[in-house]
Amino acid sequence: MNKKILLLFLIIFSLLGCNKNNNNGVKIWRFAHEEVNGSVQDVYVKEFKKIIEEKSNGKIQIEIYPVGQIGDATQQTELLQLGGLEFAMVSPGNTGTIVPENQLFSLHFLFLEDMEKNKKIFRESVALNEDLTNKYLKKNIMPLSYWAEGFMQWTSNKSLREPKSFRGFKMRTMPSPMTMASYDAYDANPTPIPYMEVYSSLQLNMIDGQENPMFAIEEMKYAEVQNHITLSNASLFVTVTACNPDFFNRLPKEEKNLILDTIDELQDFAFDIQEKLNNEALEKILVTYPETTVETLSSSERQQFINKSKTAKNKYIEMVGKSGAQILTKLENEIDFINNN
Ligand code: 6CS
Repeated sequence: MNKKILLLFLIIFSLLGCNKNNNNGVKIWRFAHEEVNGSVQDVYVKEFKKIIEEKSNGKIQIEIYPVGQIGDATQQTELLQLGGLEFAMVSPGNTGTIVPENQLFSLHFLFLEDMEKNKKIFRESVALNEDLTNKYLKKNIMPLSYWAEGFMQWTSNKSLREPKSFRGFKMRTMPSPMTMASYDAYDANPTPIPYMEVYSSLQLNMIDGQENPMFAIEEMKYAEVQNHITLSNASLFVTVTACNPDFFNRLPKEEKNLILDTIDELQDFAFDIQEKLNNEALEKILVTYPETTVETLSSSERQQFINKSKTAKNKYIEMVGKSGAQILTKLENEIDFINNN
């Protein structure tokens, strides 16, 4: 869509007003996510809708917009900031230019391979839930929770077991500069492409590979055009459930509590659903595309990637300065603490 038309569309959409009421006095809250029907975000948002509508006895209704319906992920975030959406999924991989500090999520080997411990980190981290949240609030985005949709796995048409196999490899990434820098560290050629164009770009050999959680590899049919999957567990696909702060601050106390309680209830649900969909996805891929080679990095191969990825961390510090670096150090300490206790 032409940029000017899109901007006009966004302004009109936002002027339609926050916290819309329909004719029966029912409140409508709009919630955009970044994925297709049946995805992890879609299941999460539908559960949010179910709980809110039930608990409000139908006085609040949630309208869901999957990706593409009102623009791409970055445009949806802009709309949330303007107040044209009450809620949106705002993944750091799509919003690193809006909240640069959130790019710590693109660092490889920051989180643990134990998802139960990662879940605890997301719930308890002060670095995330207070310090990083304050950075989002400055951009008129209110994070309600940070969570993960699974480990990012690599797809390709060749083996990717060592950093040197990435030399010159055209790796599709999400648009955050730090996501690209993480692959620069392996001497790859990172190429940002919108989510809905990844399949055709792989098919046309415009890119050599991409990273995503297993559920996305399956539902976006990447295995149709890629015959290798490398289980690297190098990073997590992190997302943020967010709302517009002006909308939230204007709500009566009971509606604020309804939202906060629902988000709290959904935190475990989110991790359960990602685990289920990711496990089922690998099984489905192997049934539908039995020629797929699935490789897991050995610990010495993993160590080579860990060593190489250190330069990317310096890049993050260069990009975000002192306050961003402090958030990262605090988070690293929290991760160590949870890992060792
Ligand atoms: O790769 C992407 O761009 C997308 N991947 C997922 C799993 N969710 C949304 C995101 O935009």
